[in-house]
Amino acid sequence: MLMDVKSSIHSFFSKKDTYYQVQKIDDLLLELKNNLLNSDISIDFINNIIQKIRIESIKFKPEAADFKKKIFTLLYSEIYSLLGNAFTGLTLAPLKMKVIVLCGTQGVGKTSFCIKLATHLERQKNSLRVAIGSLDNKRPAAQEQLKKSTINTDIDYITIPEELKSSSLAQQAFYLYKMAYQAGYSLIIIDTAGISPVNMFEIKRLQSVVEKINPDEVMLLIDSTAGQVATNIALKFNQFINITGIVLTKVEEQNNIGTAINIKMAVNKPIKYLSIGEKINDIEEFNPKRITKRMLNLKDSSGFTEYILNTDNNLIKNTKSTFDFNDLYQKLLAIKNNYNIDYILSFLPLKTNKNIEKNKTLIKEMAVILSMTYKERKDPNLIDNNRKQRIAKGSGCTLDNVEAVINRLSRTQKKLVATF
Ligand SMILES: Nc1nc2c(ncn2[C@@H]2O[C@H](COP(=O)(O)OP(=O)(O)OP(=O)(O)O)[C@@H](O)[C@H]2O)c(=O)[nH]1
Ligand SMILES: [Mg+2]
Repeated sequence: MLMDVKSSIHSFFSKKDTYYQVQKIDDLLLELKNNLLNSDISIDFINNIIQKIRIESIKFKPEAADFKKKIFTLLYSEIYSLLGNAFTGLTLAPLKMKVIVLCGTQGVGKTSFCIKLATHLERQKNSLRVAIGSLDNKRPAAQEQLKKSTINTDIDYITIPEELKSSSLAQQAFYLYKMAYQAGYSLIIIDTAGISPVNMFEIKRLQSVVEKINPDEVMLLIDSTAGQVATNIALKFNQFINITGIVLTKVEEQNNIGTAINIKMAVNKPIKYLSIGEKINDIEEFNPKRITKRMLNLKDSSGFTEYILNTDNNLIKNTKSTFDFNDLYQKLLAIKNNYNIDYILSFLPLKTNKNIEKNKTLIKEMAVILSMTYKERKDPNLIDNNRKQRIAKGSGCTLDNVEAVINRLSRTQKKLVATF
């Protein structure tokens, strides 16, 4: 069975240093290659990367104590430079109304992403007035789905009148454009129906939409769980449509970032966003450094902070001097209720990707905090050994667990106070 790239790399680097010191470079590289071949990344990438590491590794000896670290660093820089050096933002022309078209195959997450992107961009820039519209006439409920998603948001939905629905898709796109322009919006994001890239009728219709309204961005959404099929889809779309960027969806499901490498290798278009769950806040700007770190199982606390900050400015505020376990408890609760826990936990550098276990740890930590009194949460120094034992009992944990949680939370507390 294929592993995700993170696991296959981890299984290579988890060996003791002495192991590397007694192996020959070629044997080690062969093993690294075999490990990577077990993952979902393309063979071209693997051959390329092994070749580069081989050339570089001649400069240093396997018996050197930091040999493992050096290979690791080479792998890091190769993946990082392939994925691009920074977040490639949207290319939106100034001074005019901007247009983004979302496209992709059926069920990849276009409609969900439409509202996610609209709210994300509006949150980032208060002055941006964003509207969304749908060209999906394939499924009767498709337009209603998008319209409904705007409830409880500041985003407006532009409806195409019934009498226009028999006109060409390009005409309908132009109607959305015109209405958004006349109403003074600064950006319209247009959702389209899921299409097959081998259906030339559907491709031509999409081409006609792009020609008619000349969008600033045409983003192709790709389901990151689709394996090699995802690469073929990207190649086909790219052949016929002038794609300006890629959005990888359902990333949290397998956290399978190998797809990012494959797509980048295949079409060389910037990956701009990740969709990481079904909730409206589950969108993340594609940051190559962060993704590479996650792929190599390195700590990514900045990603965690950014995810939370980006998605809810109200969640963390007034924390500078007063932050205590009560705030942390509230935040953990809010995170648990509003965010994708598995995804958040994937930021942590854990040996395996057993999210259930990680989830249990979080719940245990919450139980410990819950068993404390309000005063104790404010000042953990009040908790003596007796109390620790009672908290352990009350939360169903051992004394060691309680101490570990208190210590860990104290460190988190210090870090968060420093961050905000
Ligand atoms: N887990 C997960 N589910 C997602 C994500 N994005 C979308 N979904 C789910 O995938 C399903 C399809 O999402 P839609 O947004 O309707 O997909 P679509 O591409 O518009 O589908 P069509 O219009 O039928 O082509 C829904 O159940 C979504 O909740 C994601 O990032 N992660
Ligand atoms: Mg849809």
